[in-house]
Amino acid sequence: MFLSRADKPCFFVCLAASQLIFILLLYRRGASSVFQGLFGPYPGWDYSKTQDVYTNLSLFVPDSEAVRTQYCPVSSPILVGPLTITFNKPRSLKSIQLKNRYVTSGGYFSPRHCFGRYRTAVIIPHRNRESHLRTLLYYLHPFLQRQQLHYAIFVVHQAGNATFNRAKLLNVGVREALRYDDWDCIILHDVDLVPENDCNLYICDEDYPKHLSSAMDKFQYSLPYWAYFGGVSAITPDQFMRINGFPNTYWGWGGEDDDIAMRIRLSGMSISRTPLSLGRYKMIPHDRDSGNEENSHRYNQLRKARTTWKEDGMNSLEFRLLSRERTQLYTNLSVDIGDAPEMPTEPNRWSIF
Ligand code: BGN
Repeated sequence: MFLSRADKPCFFVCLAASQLIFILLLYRRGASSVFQGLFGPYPGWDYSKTQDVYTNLSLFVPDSEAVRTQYCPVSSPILVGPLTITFNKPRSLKSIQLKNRYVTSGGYFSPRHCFGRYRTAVIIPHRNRESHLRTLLYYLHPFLQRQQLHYAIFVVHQAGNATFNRAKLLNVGVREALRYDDWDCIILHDVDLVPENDCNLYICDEDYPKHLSSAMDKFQYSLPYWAYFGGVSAITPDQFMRINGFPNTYWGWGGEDDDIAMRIRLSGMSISRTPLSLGRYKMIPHDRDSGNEENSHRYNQLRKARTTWKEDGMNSLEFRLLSRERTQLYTNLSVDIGDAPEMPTEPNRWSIF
């Protein structure tokens, strides 16, 4: 029976093709994420037992007598793993400040007992989501302190009523953040996503841009599709420049994250990903924003991304910085990024899915 099947050349071609696909899967996603993708998250974390994100932080209050002589350990001793995240309590900026007394003006923090080993800038594109921002800040500050990072939070606020442009705001955030410090890692953070495990470190992968929000509750804690790069990700300034930053031309909802994923591949890199069991995020429930309607041009834009990525990005970024304000919990950059140009409607001739 085997011989008779093996006689058919098609059998060998199919066998070889399926083996090749499997090897490619392992190579591109890492063995663990493939198995997780196929069989669901492997056990390791118990999310039914969570801890308050402020647990034990008071043990790390600065001691005015202490002199820092050493780098912080590679692995922070105060990580707790799964965190308790709830969205029913509105938080005021004042109450968040009181809980984060060692965060300094502009949303900066540096560990006091040791030199922070990693310098991380978190960039949050934003408009009309004040209560989401407060909720995120409530969880993010202690989360980053637990990781003993030297960090700062930058909120990039799109002024005016033009259609929202997430990727362009991120470009502005990176350019401005790099004026302040020599960051090792830049975290691109949606305002409505809260990390559920403090072992999901906000540091970069040396080789490739890293997707941190691999398991969001809105997608049943798995990736919605293979190349997904939305939500929260980590990129070094060097990797960011290699892909010419992000596209400035995606106005409205959708597609810009797929364009970024394509840029990463086109520039010869891959996406590295936090394992699903660790990259868990809760999304703050909300309705679709007005001013962020679906971008109907995104299919056509993606189809051309292969040729546009070298001209549309950091090398073509134009904006007007209206104000730069150091509040107690973050640096607020208010920017005029212009308006969506009139674009001819072309038929959608191509889809990446
Ligand atoms: C995808 C969107 C992403 C979005 C995810 C998750 C597009 C482009 C289609 C060719 N991509 O469908 O931008 O992050 O859904 O919501 O629409």
